[in-house]
Amino acid sequence: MTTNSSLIKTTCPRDCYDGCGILVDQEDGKVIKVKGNPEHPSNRGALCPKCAIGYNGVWLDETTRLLYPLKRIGPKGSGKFKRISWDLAIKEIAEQLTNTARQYGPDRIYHTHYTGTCSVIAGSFPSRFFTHLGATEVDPDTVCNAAGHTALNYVFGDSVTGFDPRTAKDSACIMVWGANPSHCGPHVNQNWLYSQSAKVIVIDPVRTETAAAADLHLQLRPGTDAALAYSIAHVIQCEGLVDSTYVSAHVKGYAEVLPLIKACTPQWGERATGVPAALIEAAARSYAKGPSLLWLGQGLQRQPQGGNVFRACAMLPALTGNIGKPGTGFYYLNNTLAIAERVGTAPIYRKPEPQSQPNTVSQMDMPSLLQDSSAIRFFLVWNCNPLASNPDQTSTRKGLAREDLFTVVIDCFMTDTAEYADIVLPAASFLEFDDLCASYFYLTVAAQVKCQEPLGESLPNQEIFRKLAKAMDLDDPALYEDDHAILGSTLKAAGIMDAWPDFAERGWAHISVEPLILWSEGEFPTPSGKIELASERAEADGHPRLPQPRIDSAPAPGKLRLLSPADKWLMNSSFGNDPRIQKQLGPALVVIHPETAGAFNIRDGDRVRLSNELGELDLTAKLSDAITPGALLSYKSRWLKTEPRAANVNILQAPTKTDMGESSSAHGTEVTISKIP
Ligand SMILES: Nc1nc2c(c(=O)[nH]1)N[C@H]1C(S)=C(S)[C@@H](COP(=O)(O)OP(=O)(O)OC[C@H]3O[C@@H](n4cnc5c(=O)[nH]c(N)nc54)[C@H](O)[C@@H]3O)O[C@H]1N2
Ligand SMILES: Nc1nc2c(c(=O)[nH]1)N[C@H]1C(S)=C(S)[C@@H](COP(=O)(O)OP(=O)(O)OC[C@H]3O[C@@H](n4cnc5c(=O)[nH]c(N)nc54)[C@H](O)[C@@H]3O)O[C@H]1N2
Ligand code: SF4
Ligand SMILES: [Mo]
Repeated sequence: MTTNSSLIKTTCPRDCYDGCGILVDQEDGKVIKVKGNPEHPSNRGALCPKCAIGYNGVWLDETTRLLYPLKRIGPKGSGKFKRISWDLAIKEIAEQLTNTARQYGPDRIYHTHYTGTCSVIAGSFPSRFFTHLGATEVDPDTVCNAAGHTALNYVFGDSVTGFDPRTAKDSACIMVWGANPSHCGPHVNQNWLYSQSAKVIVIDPVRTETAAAADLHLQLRPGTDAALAYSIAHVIQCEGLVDSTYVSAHVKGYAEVLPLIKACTPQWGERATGVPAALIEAAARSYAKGPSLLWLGQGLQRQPQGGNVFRACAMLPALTGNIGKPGTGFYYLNNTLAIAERVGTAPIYRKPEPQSQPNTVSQMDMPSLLQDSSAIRFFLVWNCNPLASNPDQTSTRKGLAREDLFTVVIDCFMTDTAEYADIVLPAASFLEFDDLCASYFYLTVAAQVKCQEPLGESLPNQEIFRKLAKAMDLDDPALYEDDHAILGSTLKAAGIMDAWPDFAERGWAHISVEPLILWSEGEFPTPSGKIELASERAEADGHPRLPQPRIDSAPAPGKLRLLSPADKWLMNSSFGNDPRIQKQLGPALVVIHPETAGAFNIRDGDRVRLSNELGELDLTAKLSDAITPGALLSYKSRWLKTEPRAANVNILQAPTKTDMGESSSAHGTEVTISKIP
């Protein structure tokens, strides 16, 4: 017998800084092996350990993947379903949508989504459908990074035009503030951050692998970043390191902020943050001397005053002129397609205008809204797993269990959330349809190429919404736009002139040949055209005019601050259902500083209980000085089904909104800890 084998080039579309290039061995139309592409500049042949396991494990496993539409036949959450046809599933969902809109109004239809896949079409096409209906969108970024976006928009008028990572060849210093690429972008960590000659400064309450390898690690107490930024600014000002030419031409509000800066000595900073004054001084000097890059992590703004923290940190490139020149700039999240349009490498391309702006609510309001029959009648979940990932798990579960809520979940797997659905629809995986990936770190666009037919009867997200639009007889042509038409126009928008098949063959492309030096013109899309340290827009929105050098109040006596950042072995909750990943994860841990543990009489390996007003969680204690004293660390996003008491760390997370952007303050969670006898 002869086999027909080939090697296909594609791209990982997970919510990850890396944007890895993948090679797929295919035989007789079936994926045999998923591996890293040695030619890809991001991962240079390697796949991260989680994807090496997951993509060759559950993602290909027909006994684990969802293969057919399912209809609930047991109580919500019982996981009892029967197989139904696509026709029946689509008909029932269309009827429910029509009836909900008629009886309660279209805004009682809610949909929630995020970055389950970040590919362009599968990540955005369904929103056209909901906007057309006038449904309510649960604002996706409010579970992740909205505070940072809001803050940077006040300061720079833009939050998604960072630096081009290629400019790092000209940097003398890279400051990584509240990001952990050793977990969240392992190849960026190895092949970008630590393959430059630049000095690396990491600011994190945890000695992550990224921090451990740094030239300087400022291990501050969580929630004290604004004070640290001000103390660094103080040293810069005191030692004559302010770039006054840059400031007078491009910065608004320096004179106003100066008295605050003058008050924040490094000695004051040491008391406020726990970072030795000498380290604050050393970091300030290296950063100011430059050329320097500043990477503001998403973890950094996931705290109660995350917006203020971001505004304070954003003073540093402004004061030192570390922006707009080779080797300089700030970075949060790059919107590569928007940058292509902005710098004019792309022809002007207009996306179909939505007929109206969607109504939105914050993810932080969902635990209570979900329980309110008058607010939500129909709930469609796609590209996310809110029961595992969102705050206040107990309320979220209660809301999903409501008998008068019609819930549809579209996923590749039977997640904890999907078990509460009335109808579950099977999504095709990234290996099963063509799409494009725009990296949010490197300024690249890459091809996601179909490597096999979708497993079972699964379908790409976009195809499911074309079916629904048709069943409801909706007349907007944008709801039916063909994938290859979208691929063509998106490539053009990125300034890439290849037609799809040629681009799929090529694999990826930068949006410019040479590294872009962003903001070199010194014009910012703020009202003044300058970087606004003092912001009237912030003031009009009820915030202070200036960033404030304040810190969070210490937890109440007996309470500790719990950080719950990203796990090395998971991608949010994705991969948590793979048995080989579960083996790597082991039992859920909480990391505690030996001094703190001593005060609670806790020893390494003890079973401990974390509790607060929302719930309790039993974990195994791991003693380590990798976490700052007085704080706790437990990684996010385990599947609930795999845990002894069907809960993960989000049972303890309050849906408290950040100061800006109504976003998640996951790392501001407070708990008590006790040994389980
Ligand atoms: N405690 C705590 N909680 C947190 C955070 C934290 O720091 N601490 N971080 C928050 C952050 S930053 C985020 S972004 C959220 C993320 O939380 P979620 O958005 O819920 O991310 P996942 O849990 O990975 O869920 C993505 C789902 O999409 C599915 N999927 C993959 N591909 C496709 C596809 O093509 N189509 C469809 N329909 N589905 C697909 C996957 O199988 C998976 O079930 O979690 C937040 N939760
Ligand atoms: N392996 C893996 N990779 C992922 C993900 C995953 O779940 N697993 N998730 C993806 C997603 S959705 C996102 S948003 C990104 C997130 O990527 P990152 O931006 O790296 O975010 P986090 O992992 O939440 O947190 C980063 C760091 O912030 C620190 N931190 C917490 N509180 C504070 C504080 O008060 N001050 C300072 N300075 N630091 C603090 C934490 O200790 C942590 O080391 O990663 C993506 N990549
Ligand atoms: S999750 Fe990130 S590191 Fe892993 S393969 Fe995908 S892009 Fe690469
Ligand atoms: Mo995220």
